Amino acid sequence: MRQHRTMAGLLGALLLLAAGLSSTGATTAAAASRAPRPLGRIVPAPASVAPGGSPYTITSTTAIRVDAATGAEGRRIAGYLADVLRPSTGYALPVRADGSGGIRLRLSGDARLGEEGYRLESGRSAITVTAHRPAGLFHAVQTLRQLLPASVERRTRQPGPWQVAGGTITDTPRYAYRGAMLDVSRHFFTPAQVERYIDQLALYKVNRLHLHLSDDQGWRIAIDSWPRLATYGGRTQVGGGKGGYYTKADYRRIVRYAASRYLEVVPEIDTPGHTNAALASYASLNCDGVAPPLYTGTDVGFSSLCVPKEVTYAFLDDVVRELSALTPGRYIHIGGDEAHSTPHTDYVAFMDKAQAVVAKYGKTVMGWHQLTGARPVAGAVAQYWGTAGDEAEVVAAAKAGTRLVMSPANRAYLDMKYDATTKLGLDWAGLVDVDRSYAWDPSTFIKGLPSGSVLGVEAPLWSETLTTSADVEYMAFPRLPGIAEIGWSPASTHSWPDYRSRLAEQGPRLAALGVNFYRSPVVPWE
Ligand code: TNX
Repeated sequence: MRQHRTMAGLLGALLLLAAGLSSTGATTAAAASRAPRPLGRIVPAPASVAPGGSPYTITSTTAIRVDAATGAEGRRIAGYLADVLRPSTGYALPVRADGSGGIRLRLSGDARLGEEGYRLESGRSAITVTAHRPAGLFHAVQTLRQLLPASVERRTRQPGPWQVAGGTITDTPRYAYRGAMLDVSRHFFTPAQVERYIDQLALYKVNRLHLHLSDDQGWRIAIDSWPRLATYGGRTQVGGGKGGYYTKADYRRIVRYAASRYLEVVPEIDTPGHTNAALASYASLNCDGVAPPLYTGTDVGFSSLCVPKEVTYAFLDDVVRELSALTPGRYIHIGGDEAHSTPHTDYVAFMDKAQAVVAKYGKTVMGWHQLTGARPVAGAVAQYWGTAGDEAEVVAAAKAGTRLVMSPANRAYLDMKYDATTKLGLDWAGLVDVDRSYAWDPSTFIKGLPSGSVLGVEAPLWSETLTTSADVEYMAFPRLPGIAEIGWSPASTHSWPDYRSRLAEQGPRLAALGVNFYRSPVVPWE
């Protein structure tokens, strides 16, 4: 694989050299921009690339072909691909069940491609995409997009040609869990804003969307048995704006949209701390029976559910029951971070009960890694957000079977400022420019982890300072693609010099998509 890559690089350099010798600078640049992008110059880096043979050219007569055996899901993915390609190419790109040539999507019995892997073969007469499951076809479509010129992402007709270099990509993910989190509590984001983010995540093969649905500043999901959580607890946000919440229909719409892009929603109700919005909504949840006012600041660690009170668990049962019924995904995230106002013995007792409630409704427990200081149940997943990588409790829990999702705050937190001049964001975990954000390995960041304990990675985006989609995008891009690559690509492909030049090529694509990204000086943008 490495060899193929190097050969491709060498070939490309030779071609450029030849072009440079035979023409003026201007025509060289034009020719270079029309030449197909070398196979493999995508993010995340594919597992295996074998360039060779003629390129495929999408033309006005190209069809997208899905055979009957590939089924309705394959046809839907073909429709999604056509929706991407039609406006910019101006071609009809009909989706057909039969015929030969064109762009073919097919499912095969080859289980080696796994739940999400695919093979993409490109040659003179066809592009053939093969996967074992529909998710693999969908990820292959993202690869295909990135192999085409960035202008393919525009929504108006653009000049071609639309070529894909010849050869074969065979690609499967390193980790099953590749997530992004959006904090919709500190500032509320509408379903349309969440969907916009989902589309951006899908381009980089992210497959989990963690929604931080409750915190001190706002409760964002309608719960029928405790209606004031949303109607009162969702009424404000950081800075005192009007906040908001998702109706059950809104939430279902987000879940459906995410599923259509092969992302599983992981809902989080943060407990026992980070609960002021709930405590403000129901006086009975407070140990002293007095509801505090709504909170619009940014302090943490001052609120706690009342651990000794029975009503706390009736509340938890109702919330988890309703949320589980709305959520087809396997996880319920119960938070557990920064419970500074909950005595440790209470914290442990509370987490025992909360985990049992999640199990009762058939879901898998996720919690921030402070859960490892309590008694994680069998099968629980702890989300690591530390910075040192020396937390003994986390290692001990991993040795006992707790699996980890890695979100080290000084690498993967998308809300950290890039540098001292970044206007948005926080800096408690340091300044994290694009190179630093890419400089880590999930399997070794924490010293002494048993192999196989890391389930994957997640890039959380906390929203204390973010109010618009432009803000979200500015912090997520371009760091999110790097975390996505760390989650997808084999460790052997990890290379900052190679990554930064592939990332630079994403600049025109992000621009064509209208994504507001930070033009970090550490990336040689095109
Ligand atoms: C820590 S990370 C928090 C959040 C803040 C975030 C800001 C974690 C589990 N808790 O409450 O929003 O830092 O970066």
